Amino acid sequence: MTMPIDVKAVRSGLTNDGYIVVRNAVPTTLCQAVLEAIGHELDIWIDKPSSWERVSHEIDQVPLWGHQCQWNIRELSDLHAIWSTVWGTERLWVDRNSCRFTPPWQPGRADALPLHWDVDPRDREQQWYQGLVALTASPAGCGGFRCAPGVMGNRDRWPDDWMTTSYGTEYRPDLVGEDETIEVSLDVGDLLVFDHHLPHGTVRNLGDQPRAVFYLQMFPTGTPEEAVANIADHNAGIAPPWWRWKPGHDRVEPGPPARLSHQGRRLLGMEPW
Ligand SMILES: O=C(O)CCC(=O)C(=O)O
Repeated sequence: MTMPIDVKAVRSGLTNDGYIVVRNAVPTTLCQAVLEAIGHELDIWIDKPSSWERVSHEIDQVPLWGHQCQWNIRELSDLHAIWSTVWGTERLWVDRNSCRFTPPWQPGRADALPLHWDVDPRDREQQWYQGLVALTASPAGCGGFRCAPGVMGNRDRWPDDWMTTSYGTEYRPDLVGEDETIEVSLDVGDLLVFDHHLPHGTVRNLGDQPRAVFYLQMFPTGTPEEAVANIADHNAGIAPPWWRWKPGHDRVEPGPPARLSHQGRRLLGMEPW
């Protein structure tokens, strides 16, 4: 462990603001490797604007989850130390989530994600922390993360019912003014962790460069049955079942599964903590 962690700042940031940013949590070279893998596997390149046209609403979420370069990031001990502070336990698994690549906005290209929750904030049984690693810099106005901290713990502002869509329930806060949202600028390698009660989304990318992130969250270990399923999916190169409805996420990733370190095997549930 090389990165000092201010435990109080982590706790108070998550409680008061709903999110924390850990600067330089991931070396730039490892972030660059994920961008290159997105290029080689999906032919979407940061420095090749003609390839951005492939990115639309549909493949805005890049179907790449099991690549070695993603595991090289998941296995970083610094990241595990941060997530252990968030959860108060080191016995964690990591999700096998994918990336997002948002080119500069034009009609027909992916737009901002509206403010939403991914989990019903009123469900008292649930507590999640979500996270992402910035693969590119996202200064203000360039497609980055935005949120409404004032609505986070404010149950009076949570709707009584939700909209249902073809793929599930959309948890959207109604009537949150622009002046209630803030945008969080990130640099390459920064880790953002947020409480699932925080309404969040993105801003439209009005810059001239794509914005890319790698979604990464750790969470307390699950059941032996869940471990068996995770390992089987990892070995088969397939996405977690709850992501397979997303365009491109029904594919089988080419090549053998990523080789996991001891830490990686614990994070997948192959070995106990
Ligand atoms: O990419 C982002 O910054 C936000 C992603 C998001 O809305 C989500 O993970 O639910």
